[in-house]
Amino acid sequence: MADARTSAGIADRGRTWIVLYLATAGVVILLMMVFGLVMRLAQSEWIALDPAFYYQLLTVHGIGMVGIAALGGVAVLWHYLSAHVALRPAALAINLVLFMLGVAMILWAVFIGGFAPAWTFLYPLPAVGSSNGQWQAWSAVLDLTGVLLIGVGFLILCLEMGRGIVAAYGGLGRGLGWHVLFAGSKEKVPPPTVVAGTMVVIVTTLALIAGATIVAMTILNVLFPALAIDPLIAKNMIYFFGHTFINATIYMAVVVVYELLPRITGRPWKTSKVFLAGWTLSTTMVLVIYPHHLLMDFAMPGWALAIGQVLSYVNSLPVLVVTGLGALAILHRSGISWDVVSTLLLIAMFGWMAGVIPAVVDATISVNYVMHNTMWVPGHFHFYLLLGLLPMIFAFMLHLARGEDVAAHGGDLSALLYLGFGLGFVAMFLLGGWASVPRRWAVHLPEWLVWDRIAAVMAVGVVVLATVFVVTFLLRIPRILRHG
Ligand code: HEM
Ligand SMILES: [Cu+2]
Repeated sequence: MADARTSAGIADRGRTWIVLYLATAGVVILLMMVFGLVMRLAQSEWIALDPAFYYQLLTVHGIGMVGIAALGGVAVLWHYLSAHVALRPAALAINLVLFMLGVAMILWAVFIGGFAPAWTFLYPLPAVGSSNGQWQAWSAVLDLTGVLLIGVGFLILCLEMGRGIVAAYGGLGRGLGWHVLFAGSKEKVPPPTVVAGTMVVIVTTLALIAGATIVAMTILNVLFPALAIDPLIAKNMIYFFGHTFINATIYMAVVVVYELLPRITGRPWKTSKVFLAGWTLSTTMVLVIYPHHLLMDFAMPGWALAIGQVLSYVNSLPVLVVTGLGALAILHRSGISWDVVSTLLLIAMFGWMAGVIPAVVDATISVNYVMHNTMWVPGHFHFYLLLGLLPMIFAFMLHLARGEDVAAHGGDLSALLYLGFGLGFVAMFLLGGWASVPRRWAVHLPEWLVWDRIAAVMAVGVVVLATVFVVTFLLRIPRILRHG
């Protein structure tokens, strides 16, 4: 009895943190969207913006969205994972404190110190901008230290989730279900959430270790320029980190699909061998395909680029296929009545799958020679982040806002409008890329303004609907906390 009460207490405390995570994510997403809109308005020449300020916004929007994608994704994963394995909410608390501290440092560094090398802080840009007066040297150190703190926070979360999985299932291999996949065991078959959680723990931990190392090396390089780094190694480490970290956010958030669709339709999502094989394949491939970010780097060994291209084609497929087919199997003739939550989940599956197509196109070396550094690139990742990842997080928020009631509650129109404006918005990036409009340019040529302007209008619609979702959630927080 005492035990039951303690674990219920822990679950409750965990819930309060999850709500805090989602509230933070909601507010930051809206703010970063507004920054994105301002960038689009500036490129449209509808507002006048100092180009230096555009690059500051670009830097904050990039790192802010990536960080908040992780914060929102991990809230989804933790919430559902903690029903299967015992997790200590203290890790959530430590991470949120480090996150806030890191964000404050980054904002200070960028808007006061002028640091603006984009979120990828590609070596040797932080030191070069510092020495040629582009920004204050202290701002580079402050920003990167903030990034480091945020990374340490997420590392602590990953280690805690890893510990919980190992304690409950007896190892990370068993968390991925290898005993079922390879030895045909029927003991302790991990549910989909545990499988996804294990993959996230493995790949994010590796990404964060590489990321923390290169960030620390870059800080040293800014402070002591004589400590040079091999630029090719630096770029490999940065993209191994960045690629893996942002991809893992979708693998965190997709858990909401595995958990909610069965509840809504009353049909279980069983762990099949195909499901396990899909997740194991994606676990390995997501780690080795990052060279698709270095296809223009002629100094890279040819075999690494070949891996980057070929495996990029197949990387997302296993998890996409098992998730897509699993969802269709559950939905088929389920008699589901659609509402905003279920529609957002369906949009998320579509956005993720469709967004992978332009990504794969760009991972083709011959195409990359032309498309690299054009708007095609933000086109593909906004597709699966804006229309794949965010709908998962919004669906989770709205589900909690209704006290986890799975009866249909209407509101599907808002989800469809979000899809419509979102598609219009990403289409303008892709069309711009098709016409070779460069990415990361503060000022555009008159010929390019048509895409910029349509995108700006579409972005207003996206911001309005995202505000509706987030505010609905925020207003319900007192009730969510009271009813537990
Ligand atoms: C209303 C929604 C959004 C708007 C208006 C917007 C707008 C923009 C714009 C204008 C750029 C710069 C494009 C360029 O000229 O190269 C950009 C870049 C970027 N956006 Fe967004 N965005 C939105 C949502 C998102 C979301 C949801 C995410 C991720 C979860 C995201 C992540 C990024 C990243 C990582 C970059 C790249 C920054 C860089 O090049 O260093 N954005 N966005
Ligand atoms: Cu990548």
